[in-house]
Amino acid sequence: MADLAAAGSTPVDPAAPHAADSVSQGSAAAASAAPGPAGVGSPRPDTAAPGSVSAGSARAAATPAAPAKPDSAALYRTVRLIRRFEERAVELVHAGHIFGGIHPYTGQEAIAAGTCAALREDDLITSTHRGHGHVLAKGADPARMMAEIAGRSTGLNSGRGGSMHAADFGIGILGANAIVGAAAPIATGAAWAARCAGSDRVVLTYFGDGAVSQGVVLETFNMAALWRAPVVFVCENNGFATTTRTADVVAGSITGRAEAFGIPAERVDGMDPEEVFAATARAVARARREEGPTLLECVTYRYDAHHTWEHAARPRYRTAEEVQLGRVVDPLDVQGARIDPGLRARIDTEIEVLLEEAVRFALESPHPDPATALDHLYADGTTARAGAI
Ligand SMILES: Cc1ncc(C[n+]2csc(CCOP(=O)(O)OP(=O)(O)O)c2C)c(N)n1
Ligand SMILES: [Mg+2]
Repeated sequence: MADLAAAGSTPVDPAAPHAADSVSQGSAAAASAAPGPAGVGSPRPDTAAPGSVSAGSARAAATPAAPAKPDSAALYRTVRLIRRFEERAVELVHAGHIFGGIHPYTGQEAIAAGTCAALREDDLITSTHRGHGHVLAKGADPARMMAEIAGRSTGLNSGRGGSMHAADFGIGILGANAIVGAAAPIATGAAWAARCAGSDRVVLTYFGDGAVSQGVVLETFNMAALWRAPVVFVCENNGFATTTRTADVVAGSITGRAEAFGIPAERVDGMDPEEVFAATARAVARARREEGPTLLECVTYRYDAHHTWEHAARPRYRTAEEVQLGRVVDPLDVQGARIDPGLRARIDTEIEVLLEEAVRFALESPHPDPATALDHLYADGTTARAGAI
């Protein structure tokens, strides 16, 4: 993580409008300032009545009950930004500017927009292989994100993280993660560390339906519940893990998994940004009141491929008709219908301009110097073992 932050703070062209000025390790440093084992175990749910506030009660009592409802236009703008960012990124993959492909988030935008609208800037997130939307909704600069995916030195992490590992500690993005289920324990550790450091920060973590039978996620539920960690688990149930249908591999229910550990869980319409916001606001308020974790199962549909590799390989796991049906409800239209059509058109134009600039910035930026390939691989002050390289 420190390596990513270091990469993120690598100087970019200061004349460029997207030069990093806010990337710092401040939030992460505070979040990782965990105490030793003595701090672990207090407060526990079995030592404090549900709903009561134990450690840091003054801090929790002073916290507003729930985040303020965001402006409908602002939510629409975030959905539109993510949609068009992904479409432009897919174009860059096909044009050969983004190596290795991406996992498009198209169709799922309401979840990123609605959840992040309920967070403060100093709250933290951890994300997945399908994480562009989360990172953008949390406030990352689209141009530096596009440059990151394109592997350019001006990217959020100097082009070293790429599509599946973008991080921006300065605005609470602890990192996307390519390992299915692996972001949940990181989020829970960060949440516990934040609590121990005396902060009322909340950590929100995303994972897919494919992660819900991973042992590490269930172990994380156990710890998070036991320690009442201020974490919000957001499962993006898009119906598939790669080409496998959720219904074929998930026994019982997703909410039932959390409930087994005493974690309140809610099924949410993941195509409606305002529904997602409302559910997240409740979960965030609970976490900030030190009442512990919540699971939100946001039901959604992935419009595009699991990965852009599919555009060429065309695996047959769902029909065109099914995709067509899945696209009938579109988060863009759900949210777009809530604002004035003229305003909607102006936002659309503004996003086009912004993304044109993001693509230009990314493509005009250099790739990292090969001579720096080993930078950030070792903790400061350590060097590679002789003969290892
Ligand atoms: C531990 C682990 N196992 C397998 C993979 C390969 N893999 C990458 S994405 C994916 C499917 C994930 O599905 P889901 O969690 O539902 O997320 P979605 O892709 O639908 O957003 C798999 C199996 C991985 N990255 N990590
Ligand atoms: Mg899935």
